[in-house]
Amino acid sequence: MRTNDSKGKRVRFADEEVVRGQGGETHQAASGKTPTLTTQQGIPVSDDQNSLKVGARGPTVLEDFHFREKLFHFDHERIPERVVHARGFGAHGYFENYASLAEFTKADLFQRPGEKTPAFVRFSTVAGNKGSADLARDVRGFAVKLYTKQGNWDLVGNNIPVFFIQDAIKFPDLIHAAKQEPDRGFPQAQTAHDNFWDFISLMPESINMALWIMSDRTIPRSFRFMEGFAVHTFRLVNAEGKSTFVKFHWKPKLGMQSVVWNEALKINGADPDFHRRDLWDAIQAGDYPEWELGLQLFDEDFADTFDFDVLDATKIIPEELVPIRRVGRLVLDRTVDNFFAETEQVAFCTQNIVPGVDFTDDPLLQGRNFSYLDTQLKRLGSPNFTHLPINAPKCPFHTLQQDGHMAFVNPKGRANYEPNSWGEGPRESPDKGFSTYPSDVQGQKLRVRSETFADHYSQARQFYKSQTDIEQRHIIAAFTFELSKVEREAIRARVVSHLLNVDQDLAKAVAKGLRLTQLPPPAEAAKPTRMDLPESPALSIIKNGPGSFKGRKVGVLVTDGADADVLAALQQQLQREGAQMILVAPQVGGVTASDGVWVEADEKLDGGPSVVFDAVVLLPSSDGAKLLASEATARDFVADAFAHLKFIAYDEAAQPLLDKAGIANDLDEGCVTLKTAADVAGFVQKCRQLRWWEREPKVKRI
Ligand code: HDD
Repeated sequence: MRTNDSKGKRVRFADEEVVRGQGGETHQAASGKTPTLTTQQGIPVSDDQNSLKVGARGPTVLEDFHFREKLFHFDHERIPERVVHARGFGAHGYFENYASLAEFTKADLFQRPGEKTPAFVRFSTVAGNKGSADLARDVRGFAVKLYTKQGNWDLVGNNIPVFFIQDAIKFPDLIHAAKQEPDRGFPQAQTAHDNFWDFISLMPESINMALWIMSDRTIPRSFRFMEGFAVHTFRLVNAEGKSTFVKFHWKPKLGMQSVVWNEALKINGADPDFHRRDLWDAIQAGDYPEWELGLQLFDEDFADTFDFDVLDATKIIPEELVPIRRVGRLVLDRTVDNFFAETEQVAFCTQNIVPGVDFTDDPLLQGRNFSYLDTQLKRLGSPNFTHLPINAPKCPFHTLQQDGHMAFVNPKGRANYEPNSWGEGPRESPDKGFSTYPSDVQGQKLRVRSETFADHYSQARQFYKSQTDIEQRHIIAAFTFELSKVEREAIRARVVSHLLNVDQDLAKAVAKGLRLTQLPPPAEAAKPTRMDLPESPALSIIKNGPGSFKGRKVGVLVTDGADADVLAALQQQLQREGAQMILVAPQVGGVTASDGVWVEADEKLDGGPSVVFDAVVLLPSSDGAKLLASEATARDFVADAFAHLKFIAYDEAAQPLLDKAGIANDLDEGCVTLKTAADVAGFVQKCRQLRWWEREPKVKRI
């Protein structure tokens, strides 16, 4: 923004008012409503463009406190990223309770129907660094902080209901193996490498989770379209002290949806921020995402008769066995004001629970209860991270803890201990205070794994068998892809040896995909796989489609001369459906539609590839179609939409583009012509199926 103009003259640069500085440079005017720039000490700054020098070309002087303070602060801007779940995105909202749950819990937030509790949620990927891409094949974190009237309750969950390991002592090994290999520092945000599969194949307890992570759950279309789980069995405790076991679920109101793998790879290039942008855009548009809180409630008797140990975090309790009771809704309705202050500094901790909720002896949960608090100190630098607005309770709180770095909520008065005879300070409350559920515990101190944790394959099989054919094919393809990146054949074979204990066909298909010359013997199993577990339809994404296109996006490729009537009908129908129309034009700006009216475009073609949409419409004029047919990005737009099984609607004028994209002879029921505006409704209705899965065998042969 340098100019050679006269000094101090007020000029307009685009829509921003600027003032020319002494050196001809420009800066924002500190006038009117604009606050004056100051140092951290509040001293007004006269020149933020030039450091203090001896003469115009001389050395910079140490005396320049503004310059030194500015650089000093900048040099310390970064804090350690989370050791896992480094890349995340958060939003504010609330939890609304449907009905009193006093029968099960005395937790204050569940007592009154309609009660709203403020919430903050941070979604994340696990393995990648902070700057990695959103569509990594990875578990997604789903961490919820509920600012209840009795203190903060954190449900630090994932979008998968089971975990890799049973005992927290293995967590550092798991994460070391999953993240970049230490000698080379790559691969980034990928589990497709030797160390990860080496570890998995040596830890049979992780096989159930391996099935889940190779399913489409780990490539969600959006945070808005995924489930969440607190994983462990917790306890609810009512006012009479009665305990009920509970598993917590978050069910997305918009239904589940994932992308296909080739699409994920391309989204990462087109928009590495795809998931965070999606959440940001939805909230900004007032289209607030919602999840229902579901509880699976069961007692000791059920726990004792259940085939698996409810303290084993590698196991689920199928919904068909213990139905989910929906007790409230979580709504995210506010983006953060500042990413660092909120999303980065938020500190979740499994040990943050409220009266009426309690832990169980799940050894993974017990270890987590130590790890989170410990890591916050390292990451946020002071035990006073709880003073940060995002972490502080929203109810009154009084501790006798004091001092430490950055203490800015400080007690007043003389007594900083209790009991005291000054009549000051907070005191414990046996009535209101958190009291631990007095469960019976006895036994020898042992480093052992309970025998009740020993069945590693039965639920993996149940998960696989509960999927549709399409989803099973995806699991096979995912294993084959990941293991094809593994260099040591022995590791590939070892994974297959476990899959043989899950399902013969699955193992054989993966072995074939890897071109293993012979099948390895099945892995030794502490317990034989149960073949009789019933399928659980709730585990499939496709079987539970939302039957709605709400919250989704259609990319409409237009050129000058695009059919104005169809455009208007699309806009109207999609709005009615609760979906969005995004106009993609060859050039930034827009196009002149067939009625001569200028329409603004949202994306330029090479910035809006079809991978970022749920369905596409091709609406060029005849001349426009010829132009697009000779444009590689336009051909990719169409070919990718087809390959990714999207619904495609097209104006007949688009024929040259369909020809050049190589799909003209393969058009199927997922492709519809838009001859008139009346055809639009049929297209939008089809889109409710989200994808035309029947096409997949034709476009994915290997
Ligand atoms: Fe963890 C972060 C979820 C097991 C140790 N974890 C972290 C986050 C989520 C989870 C969502 C990100 C929180 C945020 O957004 O700030 N973790 C899980 C789930 C687990 C699990 C669902 C199994 C059921 N985690 C687990 C174990 C340990 C940890 C067994 C250690 C013994 N997790 C951590 C951590 C992190 C963390 C190192 C990193 C940053 C943080 O805590 O605040 O302490």
